[in-house]
Amino acid sequence: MCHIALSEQAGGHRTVRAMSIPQERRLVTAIPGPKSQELLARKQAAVPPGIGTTLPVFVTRAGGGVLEDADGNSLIDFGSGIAVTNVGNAAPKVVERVQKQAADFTHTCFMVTPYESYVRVCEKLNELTPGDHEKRTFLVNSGAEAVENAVKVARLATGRQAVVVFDHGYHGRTLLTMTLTAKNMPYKQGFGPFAPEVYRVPLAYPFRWPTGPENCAEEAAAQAIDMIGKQIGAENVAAVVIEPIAGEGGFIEPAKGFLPRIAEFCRANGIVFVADEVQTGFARTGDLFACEDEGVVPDIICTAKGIAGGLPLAAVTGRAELMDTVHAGGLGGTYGGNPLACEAALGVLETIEEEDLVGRARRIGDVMIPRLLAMSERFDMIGDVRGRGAMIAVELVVPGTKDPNPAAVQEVVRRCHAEGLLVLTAGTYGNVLRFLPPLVMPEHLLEEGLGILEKAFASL
Ligand code: PLZ
Repeated sequence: MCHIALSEQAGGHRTVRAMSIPQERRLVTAIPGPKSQELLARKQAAVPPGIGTTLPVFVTRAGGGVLEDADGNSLIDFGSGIAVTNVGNAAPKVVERVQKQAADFTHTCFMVTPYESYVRVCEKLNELTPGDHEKRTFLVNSGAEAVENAVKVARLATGRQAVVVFDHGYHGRTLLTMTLTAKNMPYKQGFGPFAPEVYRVPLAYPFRWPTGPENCAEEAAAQAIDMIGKQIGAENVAAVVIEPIAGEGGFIEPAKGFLPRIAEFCRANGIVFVADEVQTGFARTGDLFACEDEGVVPDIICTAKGIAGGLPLAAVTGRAELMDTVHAGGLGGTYGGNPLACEAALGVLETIEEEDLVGRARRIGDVMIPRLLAMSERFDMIGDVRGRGAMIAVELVVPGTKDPNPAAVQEVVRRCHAEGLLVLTAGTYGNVLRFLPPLVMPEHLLEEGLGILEKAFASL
C-alpha cells in the first residue's frame, strides 16, 4: 500500500513523498500492548537496567511521522529517535542506496582499502559546513567519538591540554565525553574518576540568568572568559567545546551574542572553537547547521545523529591546517565511515535538498511555537517556550515560581504516551519537554500531536 503525504511548505509549494506506512495515529490496544509487554519482560531479563526505555512499545515499522508497534498501534513520533531521523525513518533515498550498497559490499575498512562514498561524504561536509576556508573531514561511528576526536586533534594541533565546556552541556558517555558532560545523574554517577584537564564555565541560559535575559549574553560571556583567564590561563586551553543549542540540557538557546563572543575570544587566543552540532545538525533548527544563525564559523564541527538517517555515522570537520597536523595513522577506527552509513548519508543530503527540509523545519517551528505560546497563556506551569525550527521545548515550573517541575513533565509525558504521542524529556532539572518531529512529519499529525499535548496539560 502506498500513502501520499502532502505537506505545505514554507515557500507555499508542496512536496509529495510516497509513504509506505499510513500517516495516521491508530490505537488498537492500551500502550504498551500485550506483545510489547511480553517483549519488555524479555528485555528486562536479557538487557541490564542501565539501558533505559522511554516508551516500551516495540517498533516493527516506522516512516514519515509515525512509529508502528508489535501490537499494531501507530504512534505519532515527536522524537525522531533523538534527532536522528530528520529525513524520516526508512527514507526512500536512504533505503535505496543502503540496499544497493549492502548487495555490493558491506565493509573493507576505509583505512585498509578505501571506497568513494566515504570521500564523497567528506567533500560534501567540507562544502556544506559553515565557513569557506579549506577543510578536512574524517568519519567515525558516534557523536561521542566525534567530540572525543575533535579534542584529540585540538590538543595535538595546539600543543595544549585544557578543554573548556559549559554548564548544561552534553557531549556523550565515553570517559572523556562523560567528563565533558555537565549533568551528574544519570550520566556520571559512580563512573569516575573522570578525565583530567576539563573545566566548566557558565552558559548564557536566558530563562534562568539571575539578572534577567537582557544581560545574559554579555554577563555570561564575561564570566566564562574571566574564569578561563583566572583558573586555567587562555594560553593553556586547547579547545572550547559548545553545543550551539544545548540539547540534553534542555534545548537552551544561548542568549544572542554569547556564541559569537566566545568564538571571538577563542580566535584571539589561539583556542580551537569546537561546535558540537551532533543534535542540532542537518536542517533540524531551520538552518543546515545551528551555528549559521549567528554567522559563527567553528574551527571544528562535530556532526552525527541526523547525518545518516539512523545508520551509525559521525564526522569531524575542521580547518585543514588543524586537521593536517595529525601524523599519518593517528586517527581512525575499524568501522568509521562504514560504506552502508556513507551511502545513507549521501541519501540524507539529497533528501534534505530535494525536499527542502530546511524550509520544512522552519515551517514546523512556525506551526508549533504559536500553539505552545498559547498553551503557556492557559497553563501557568509552562515557564518557557523556546527553540528554533523543529527543535522546540517547553520548560515546566511550579506555577508562580521558576522552580523546576519535573513531576509535571513526567505526568504530561505519561498522558501523551498513553494517547499515542511519543514525546521526550530533557533538562538539567528533568523539567523540559522536548519536541523533535521528523522534518517530513505531515502537518495533520503535527496538529494532532499538539492537540494531544494540550489535552494532557488541561487534564492535569
Ligand atoms: N553531543 C550534543 O546530543 C547525543 C544521547 C542519548 P552519541 N545525545 C543523545 C543518550 O542518552 O545516550 C549527543 C548529543 C550531543 C554528543 C552526543 C553523543 O552522541 O552518538 O550518543 O555518542
